[in-house]
Amino acid sequence: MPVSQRRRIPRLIGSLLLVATAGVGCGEASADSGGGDSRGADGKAAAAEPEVRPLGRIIPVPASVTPEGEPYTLTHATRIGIDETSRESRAVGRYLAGLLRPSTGFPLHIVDEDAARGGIRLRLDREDTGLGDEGYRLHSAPDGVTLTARTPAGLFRGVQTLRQQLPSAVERRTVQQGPWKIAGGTITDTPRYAYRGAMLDVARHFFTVDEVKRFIDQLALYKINTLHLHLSDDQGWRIAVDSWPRLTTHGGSTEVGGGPGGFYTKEQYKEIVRYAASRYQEVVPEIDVPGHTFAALSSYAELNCDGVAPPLYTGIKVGLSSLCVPKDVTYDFVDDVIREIAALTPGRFLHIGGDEAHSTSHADYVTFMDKVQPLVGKYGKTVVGWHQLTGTKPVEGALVQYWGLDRTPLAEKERVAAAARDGAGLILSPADRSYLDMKYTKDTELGLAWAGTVEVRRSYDWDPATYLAGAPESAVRGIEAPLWTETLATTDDLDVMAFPRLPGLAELGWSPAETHDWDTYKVRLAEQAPRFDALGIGYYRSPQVPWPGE
Ligand code: TNX
Repeated sequence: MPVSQRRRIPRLIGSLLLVATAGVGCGEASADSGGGDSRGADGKAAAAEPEVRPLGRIIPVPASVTPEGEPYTLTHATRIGIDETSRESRAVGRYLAGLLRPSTGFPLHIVDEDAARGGIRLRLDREDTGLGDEGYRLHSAPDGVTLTARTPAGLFRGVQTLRQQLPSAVERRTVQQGPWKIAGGTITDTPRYAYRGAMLDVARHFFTVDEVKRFIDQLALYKINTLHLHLSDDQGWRIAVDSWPRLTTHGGSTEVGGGPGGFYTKEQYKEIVRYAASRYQEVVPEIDVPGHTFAALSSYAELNCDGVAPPLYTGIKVGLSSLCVPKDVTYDFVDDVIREIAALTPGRFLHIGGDEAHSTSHADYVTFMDKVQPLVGKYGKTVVGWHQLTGTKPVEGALVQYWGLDRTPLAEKERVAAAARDGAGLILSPADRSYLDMKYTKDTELGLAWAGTVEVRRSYDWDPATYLAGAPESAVRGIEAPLWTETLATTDDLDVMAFPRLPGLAELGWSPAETHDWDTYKVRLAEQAPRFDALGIGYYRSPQVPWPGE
């Protein structure tokens, strides 16, 4: 792991140009809705965007696609029909109208289902058990679009499909030229995995509530349903804890490189949770213990075995800090923190970190985790931990997040696989595949390379079900793409590392294994380029992808 700190260097010129042409306030029709150079799926550039995007040419690719008949055309008269008895169905309807209004300029009134003939109907069918918790069916024909789901979450996922079927210009925030067509036919779609996550490290560099919301919106587009927030680390404590106030006033006051840091008040954290919930994402808060704790140790001298508070840490080494395992006050501290954060979090999980505790002896690690895991259950949450947690016995029902890589010692892999055979759930986040902070190539300006470089194809081309030898497929709950931020300080930095790898990881989590195919995926990915542009997302123009216009 490199230890040198990164300097602020100007963005890649390519992504600068992309952002510049994308922006908010661009009143003209985008250049992406027709014409231009086009090359095909044979490894050359993708076709320029057609007027009607073929049904199912989206990310994640749907489970079943049956094109049929003529497209639907959205007009000034289109209404959105909802089930008026469901508040959540109305909220999804409003969200859809809010997505489409700025670029189409259409009023898109929300009405009762029956009054929406010829429009877009959002139907809840609680009996349609085949659609599961997040599945949906989208039927499109000239006389209307019907989206059916068993749950509001399913409607929300279906809305993302509908959105991606429309031309990319729909993502712009000013009125654009139509036509706004949705190809005819039927999509029936359910996710492969129940847990499809992304992690944002707000500890190494702090990101504001609005910046986190922007990230949540990016995740929503690709049907990700879990936002893991890495809320504490050596360089910063980012969430208010009333019983230990110096954690934020002191421990939140800096970040990597010595910047001002920051933290979320309880109200702000709740605002993030609420916003995530409105996108049907569950927040998993992480308090990383017993290592990664300089911010806490520096805030309270009594948490240190020698009773001396170390200075705040702004470097990027890992493994240098540990809570004091023999002291009772350590467990009072952890109990208070877990209690307060559990009370703010409606989701099922609480992540206790447990990684890279190189300054904690193995015996102490086991003692600590055996005491701390039950505290999570005491406050009604399920334990999640990085896979080192299998150095002790994960409590029943715990989820273990595997971040190993090809070169991880076999004994370590086997320990995690054994825990999975013993009943632990597995979340796969292999560092050399899913870590969004790894450099794409040795020339990538941002990011780290301790797990090697991770080009776009490498991040997509693996199978979560079989990735960890010896772990039963049934133990795999899903995948997560972590975005660590030692070298990332701005949303531009986040964008260029997450894009375009994030959509591929989202597809691994959602789409059936049989659909997995790099050659067709890379063409669909190339087709996302004008959408990234319209959303103001500066992305890495990987030479592996046949981007339009190249
Ligand atoms: C490893 S893998 C870490 C983090 C770093 C990251 C940087 C794991 C659970 N921990 O502390 O931020 O690498 O890539």
